[in-house]
Amino acid sequence: MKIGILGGSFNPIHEGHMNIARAARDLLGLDIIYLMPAGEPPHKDRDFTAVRFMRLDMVRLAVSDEQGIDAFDFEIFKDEKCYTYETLGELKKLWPNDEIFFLIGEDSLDYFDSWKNPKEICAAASIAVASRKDSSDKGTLDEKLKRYSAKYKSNFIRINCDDVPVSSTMIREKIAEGEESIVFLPRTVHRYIKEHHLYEKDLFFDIGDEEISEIKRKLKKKLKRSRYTHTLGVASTCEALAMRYGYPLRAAFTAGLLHDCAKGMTIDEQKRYCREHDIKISESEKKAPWLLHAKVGADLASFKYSIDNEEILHAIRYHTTGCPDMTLLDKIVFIADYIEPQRHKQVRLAEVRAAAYIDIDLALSMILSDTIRYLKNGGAPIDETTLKTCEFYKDIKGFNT
Ligand code: DGI
Ligand code: FE
Ligand code: FE
Repeated sequence: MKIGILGGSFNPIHEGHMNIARAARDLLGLDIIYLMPAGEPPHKDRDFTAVRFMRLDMVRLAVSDEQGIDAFDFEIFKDEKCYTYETLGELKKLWPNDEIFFLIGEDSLDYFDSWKNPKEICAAASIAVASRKDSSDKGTLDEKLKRYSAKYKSNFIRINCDDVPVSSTMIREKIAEGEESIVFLPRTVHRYIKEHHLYEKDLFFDIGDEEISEIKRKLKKKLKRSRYTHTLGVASTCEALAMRYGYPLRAAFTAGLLHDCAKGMTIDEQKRYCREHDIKISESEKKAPWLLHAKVGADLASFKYSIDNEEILHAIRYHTTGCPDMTLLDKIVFIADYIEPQRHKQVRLAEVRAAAYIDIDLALSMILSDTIRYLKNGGAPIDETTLKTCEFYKDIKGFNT
């Protein structure tokens, strides 16, 4: 097999990386090219950087629809700096009969002599140098490649790539500045960055201890004792899921705390609140008025609990029915509501609890299908938003099994 290796921090991965990978795959006829994110040296500045798990997640997302390109976690869990000669040496041992191509950029080539043990690098792999197609001094590059090939008795090959004017630093800076549209970032990766609030400077929902205590105090007064206990269970489960999936913890906790805040009102009070605040009551909410507390809750959270974070309000708004294409926080609150420690009646509860920490979408689709079945058995009307949510997630394994 011909195997390519492209290392980097991939913080985050972008179209420039993908472009090099595709060019190497096609021009060198590689069977597979591995994108290999670097580990995390302990002293590294952790600000504005994504933890290694997330860098790996993003690489996996970027390659998921690509033929012959894959993520490779060979270095990422190491805490020490990995020298290329060591990694390639190990890989050569792993794949003694395969031909390895190590990819580097044109600018790295100039420092190649000063890399640690370049001879060992060359003994393990051929070096493929990604060069810009429009680079003017191709002649010089070819000269260099020839010189290096002779010096290290190895194969230094040029691969011509289109220039993609982007860098990870540029992307991080743009996101920190709050820019919405980022070019040359794979769509799925961009979505992941937004969902997890990576690289954002202004973590606007860093809600303080004081505010959280104040919310708790109010809720304790408004809610029945058992509802308040449920609320605390949902909040801490939200926090645990946020740890698992990489979401700002305070925001998740707050969303959990407030998800049922409208349950302090009777159904009649909720209906009146809707009339007074121009909140439309849908046909299915007329038939199943207990659904209203989600909408009313989002409104109360905003006006009575001073939450101005749209993501938190959205998660409260849809915590009962779900909605198509839920955000990460939507899913966290929806699932936490179902699995918090006080719950005990649902049929597959233990399974859903386990699934929640393994695969969030699996847990979501299990809950959706179990809820639908439960409602159908009880002859309850099913809300149109619930139906749309099911339609959106029905192809995920776990649904209706
Ligand atoms: O407020 P909680 O009791 O903590 O939980 P919740 O907001 O998820 O409400 C759960 C109830 O809502 C439960 O009895 C199932 C019901 N429900 C969920 N989706 C629908 C629904 N009821 C109807 N009629 N239609 C739905 O689509
Ligand atoms: Fe609820
Ligand atoms: Fe609830």
